[in-house]
Amino acid sequence: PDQTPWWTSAVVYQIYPRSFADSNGDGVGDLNGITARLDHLARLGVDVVWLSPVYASPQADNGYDISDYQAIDPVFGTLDDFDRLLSELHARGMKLIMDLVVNHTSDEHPWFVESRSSKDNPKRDWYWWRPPRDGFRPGEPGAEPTNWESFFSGPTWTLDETTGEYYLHLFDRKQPDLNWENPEVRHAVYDMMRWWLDRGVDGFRMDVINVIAKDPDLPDGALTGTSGLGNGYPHYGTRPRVHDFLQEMHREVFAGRDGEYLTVGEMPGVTWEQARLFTDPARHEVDMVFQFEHVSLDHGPGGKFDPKPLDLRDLKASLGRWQTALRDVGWNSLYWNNHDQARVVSRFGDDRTYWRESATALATVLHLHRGTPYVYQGEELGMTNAGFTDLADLRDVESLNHYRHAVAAGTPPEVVLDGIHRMGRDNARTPVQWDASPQAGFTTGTPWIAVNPNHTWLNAQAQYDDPKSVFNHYRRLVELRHTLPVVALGDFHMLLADHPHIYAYQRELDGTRLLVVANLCGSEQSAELDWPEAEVVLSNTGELRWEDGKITLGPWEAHVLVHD
Ligand code: ISL
Repeated sequence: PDQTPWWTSAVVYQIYPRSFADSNGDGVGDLNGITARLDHLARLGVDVVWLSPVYASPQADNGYDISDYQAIDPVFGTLDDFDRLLSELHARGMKLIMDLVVNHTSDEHPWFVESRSSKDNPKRDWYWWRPPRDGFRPGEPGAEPTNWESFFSGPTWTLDETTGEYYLHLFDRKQPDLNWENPEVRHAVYDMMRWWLDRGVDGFRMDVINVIAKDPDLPDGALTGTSGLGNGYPHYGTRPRVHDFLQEMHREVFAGRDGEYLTVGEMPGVTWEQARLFTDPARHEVDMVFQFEHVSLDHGPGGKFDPKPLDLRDLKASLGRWQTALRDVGWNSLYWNNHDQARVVSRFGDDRTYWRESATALATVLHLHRGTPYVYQGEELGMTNAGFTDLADLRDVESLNHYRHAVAAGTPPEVVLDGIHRMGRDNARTPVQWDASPQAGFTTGTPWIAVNPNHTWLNAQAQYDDPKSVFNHYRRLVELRHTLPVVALGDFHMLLADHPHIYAYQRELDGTRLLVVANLCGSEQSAELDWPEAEVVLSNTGELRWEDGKITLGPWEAHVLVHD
């Protein structure tokens, strides 16, 4: 029997519903908007849709703060709309995976409302409550139970006046962390997951799932940076107990169920050693993880909002290391973009002079690694960063909190805004550019976040019939994964590891060899490269120039060759 999992030859497409397509003119994307655009996905050829959260939510973090896991937020539609989307996807042979956000809930979730109501409420222990630090009065600076800094700036603790105790939130204060040590919490989550699987969904993308297991002693962290706060990560990031929780989840939710599921755990800070454990099929935890090493290489000394230029050799070393680490055991996910990352064509590419060339070169390089590629909405069109320079244009809680804290700490506002302009999450959240009409065909109303003005020329309509478009290049990459077993399963071997601008590698399976070679800069480059005569199966520009073992590539030129 064939033991190869179906997702080795699959491509996943991420939808961020707020920004995909608005069917009712309220300026916010919705489920019916997605259903009306399924031809776009079918044309691209993707196999799976990952839907960012559509559950009931106060929307403090655009749905990553959930107040009812078994209801659809009215801004996105109804459960009937959801069921219709699911059946329309299934009818086209596509699967749907849900976002599972269970490190925290909204502070408006009934569980938390109960938990905060008194110290002896039965749900008190469902969250992390602690008295002020010894010797401090509630609310006094430094009274927080630990010195940890939140992912979204400031302390990870907020005082609740009702009981005079603090609750833990690794993210915003409206996202209190669940206590996974409590078995009632875990079983409530498993029940909810089964409910969605019974409804027909095909798996889950698990939000920050490697931070659910906290050290119950809650020790202080080492002081970092200039905030005066500490790094709590060692006390909650990828602790041994998270493996127990994921194995239990697998037993309780997936074991014995017939069906082809996909699970992917989002894991900030995960190392390849840990990823090998999480994705070892014999351990029954998750199918693959999202790691963050390659999207941290351009972070400067001040963190993500203080970016530095990417050295391509670091990128090759990093992705190559993950290819090697998960070669015999486990599996990689492959991504440049999601709703938390700046747009790749603006970040690692060139969104001015070589927009099309750099978008297609970067896509080529990523997709033909061994692993499951994820395309984030608009990436297949080469969508660029938002270009926001005004505080008033920003919507993201991470950016807004960062602005408040950094300015209060004395950083000049224009410096803070420049960091957000380049790296902020809103860059990825502007509406999908369907056509050249006002608001890019996204809405007939006023969009919740500004449409990028470049939609007049950068849009789906302009690309469908252009064989050289970014969209058609992505379509060809998806097709290569579906049709060439060497793309799905071949061994990976990095070439020219020390070349500062050329990214090259070979894949090999049963005597078939595939070569990817791409110049990831704006000037002509060449290198000695020895390879047999082969068929070019995909190029983004130009004719292959290869003589006497020397290959020459123009700006952002990329080729894929196959030798049988
Ligand atoms: O984008 C980040 C900060 O630069 C990351 O730290 C991000 O917050 C982290 O990857 C976790 O992301 C996930 O959980 C968050 C949510 O805001 C993100 O949108 C989600 O992808 C809290 O639920």
